[in-house]
Amino acid sequence: MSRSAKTADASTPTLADPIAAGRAHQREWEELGVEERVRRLQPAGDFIDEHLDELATVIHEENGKPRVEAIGHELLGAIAYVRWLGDKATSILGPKERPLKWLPHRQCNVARRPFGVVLVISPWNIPFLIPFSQVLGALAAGNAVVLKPSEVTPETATWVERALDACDLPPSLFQLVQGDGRVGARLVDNRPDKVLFTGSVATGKKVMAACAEFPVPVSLELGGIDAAIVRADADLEYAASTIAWGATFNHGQVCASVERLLAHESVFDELVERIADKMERINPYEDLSRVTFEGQKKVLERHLADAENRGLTALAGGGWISSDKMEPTLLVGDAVEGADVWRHESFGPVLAAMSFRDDDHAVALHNATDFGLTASIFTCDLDRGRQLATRLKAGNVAINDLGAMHYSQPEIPWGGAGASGFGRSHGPEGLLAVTWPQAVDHSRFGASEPKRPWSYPYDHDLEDALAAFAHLVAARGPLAVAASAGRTAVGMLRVLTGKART
Ligand code: TXE
Repeated sequence: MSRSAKTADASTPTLADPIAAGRAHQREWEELGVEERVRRLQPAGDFIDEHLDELATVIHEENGKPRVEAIGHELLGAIAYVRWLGDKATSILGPKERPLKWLPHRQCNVARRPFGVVLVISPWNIPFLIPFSQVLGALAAGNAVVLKPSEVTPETATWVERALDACDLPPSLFQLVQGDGRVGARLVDNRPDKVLFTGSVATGKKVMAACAEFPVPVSLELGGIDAAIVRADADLEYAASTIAWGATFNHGQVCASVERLLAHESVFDELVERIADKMERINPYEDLSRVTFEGQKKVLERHLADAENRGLTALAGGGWISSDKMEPTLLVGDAVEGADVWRHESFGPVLAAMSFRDDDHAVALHNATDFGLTASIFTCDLDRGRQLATRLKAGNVAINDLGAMHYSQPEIPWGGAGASGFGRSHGPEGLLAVTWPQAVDHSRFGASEPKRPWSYPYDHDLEDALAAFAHLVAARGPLAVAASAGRTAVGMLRVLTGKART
């Protein structure tokens, strides 16, 4: 059973060291093997399934997102992730033989070893699925885990702990430590073996700097100013409804929210008109979340003021429905490219739009920001869409859908480029990210080992044989290989018979 540390805060003079406590049973957990570990984690999926309604209520009440989003964007993905671990983790993490081309008599196995104690620091916008899936992945890989959730959504985090309490885990293998950034900083200073951070760029930099002290490896998922690119051949009605939704769900408080629209100049006017119409039709009371984190409202007010000062036009929205709910807003104008809404993450139901001349121009506009998390391409030409995707600085790209949808698919690695951070969660890459490879080799013919012909004493025979071997390794084509192989064999034989005499 996991045990959560008491709710800590920075004033706690002696924050019990959960990182050290996590180490106590980590080796025992690792030695169970991946198959037994993921078997023991399956009840967490059952727990979510059995408590779906209560969990949807908790997430809705604490984060603000509609229950449909709580279930569709978080809980579904959480259950799918646990079950995916049960199906795939063993094949991904199990030891694999690595044939050695030039030492065929030796068998080499590469296994994935857990880091030890992983510290997960998570945000408030996807308060269940982000911590849950990162915790589960780290546990499946054999780590102990300490979770420090956002102080904005502490209640939801207790349900992550309850889901894990349904699993048969060694004591202190999973620990929940509530508290604000100061507690997070204290935990980083307690020297975990790996840190998984999701949050703002500013805080991500602080965490990375603190990790550099030791150094402790860190994965950063820092958000984005994600774009939808609509080519001239796109289905505009489909694109407009998908983008209006992708820009506003969870009140736009999603790292992969569509914050920028790039539309081909030939369809720009019709598309923005369609999107504006759909934004105006969103039911703000039933379907639109709210500002979850008070600080976000200041960001949104700042971005709207900047847009007004630059003379941008709000084709939809541009104001506030209530003190914590913004109108879904679509901004256009010649000055968009220099505006805050284009250059910085708004993290609200705000979409800024620009037109482009051709694919090259779309790529240039898309890649001109520091971020690179997700992108969405709308086109009827899948070949062109795939070709365009390869040119975008974005870790997750969907064609005729939202890049954000990748997050709820357990098979897909999630993460970005540039200021969006580095490291991956989910997919095989997410499991490899919480482990390190260990190569172990030995003779295929038992424990006795022949004398090493290439060790001391060195002599010209050995030098000649190794040079011949180097030529063999370099040789290209059957004739060159055959000639080099002969010379190498003669050289090695001379060395072996010579060594045998010493
Ligand atoms: O993030 P923070 P906040 C963006 C979004 C939002 C902004 C701030 O634009 O407006 O970040 O949100 C912990 N050492 N995103 O304040 O500060 C903190 O307690 C260790 C995008 O939530 O990054 C919380 O658990 N930990 C992002 C977590 O870090 C520290 C999602 C995130 O807090 C710490 C959320 C420190 N020094 C916000 N300071 C995304 N990628 O989706 C804070 N924390």
